[in-house]
Amino acid sequence: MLRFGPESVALFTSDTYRIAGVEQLNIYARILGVPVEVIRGPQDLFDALQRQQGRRWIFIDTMGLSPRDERLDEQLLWLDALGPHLQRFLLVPASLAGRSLEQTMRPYQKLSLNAAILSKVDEAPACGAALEWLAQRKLPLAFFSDGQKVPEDIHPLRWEQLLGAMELQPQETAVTGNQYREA
Ligand SMILES: Nc1nc2c(ncn2[C@@H]2O[C@H](COP(=O)(O)OP(=O)(O)OP(=O)(O)O)[C@@H](O)[C@H]2O)c(=O)[nH]1
Ligand SMILES: [Mg+2]
Repeated sequence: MLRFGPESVALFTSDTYRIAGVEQLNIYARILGVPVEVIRGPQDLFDALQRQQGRRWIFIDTMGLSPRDERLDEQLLWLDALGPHLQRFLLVPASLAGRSLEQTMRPYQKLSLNAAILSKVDEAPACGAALEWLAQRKLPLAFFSDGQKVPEDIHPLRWEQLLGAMELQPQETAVTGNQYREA
């Protein structure tokens, strides 16, 4: 945004389910001076892409759905249909581990994913299971968040900062540099 200006950005959301979700996004969009498009199905997506085709950066927020929700497959299908030009980021809450992690994330592995975002590191400083899951799938970490403030608590991945949020010193661990990023 700072580099390319608000006219280069548009926000899309398919999250029409959460009460006041779209209103909340509209408030952020108004502050930033960028348009919001609400996507209720493939035709909306097609129309919105036509309207915003001059924008260099289009961010699409999808609805968080339970693996048992039948709308999930539909959402994954249209995300997949957008092809290789779409970069897909998987949001992984840092506290997930074991079977919950496997079950929640399983449907998203069908997608061709570019990277992950680790959230709620402040609530779960021991996020080894989530990091191991990402490393096994060779999914790089692009960002992490450690609080509710937007945008102050969202950080591009820097290992020193992530380890700091986990209250670890870099020298206490074997992880230095960007080895997960490269994994
Ligand atoms: N403490 C803390 N809270 C967070 C963090 N990230 C998000 N939250 C809070 O968690 C709640 C849900 O966050 P959202 O960003 O709406 O989560 P979401 O992934 O979009 O959820 P779905 O759309 O339902 O999948 C909000 O109250 C956020 O403020 C974080 O890193 N730390
Ligand atoms: Mg959401």
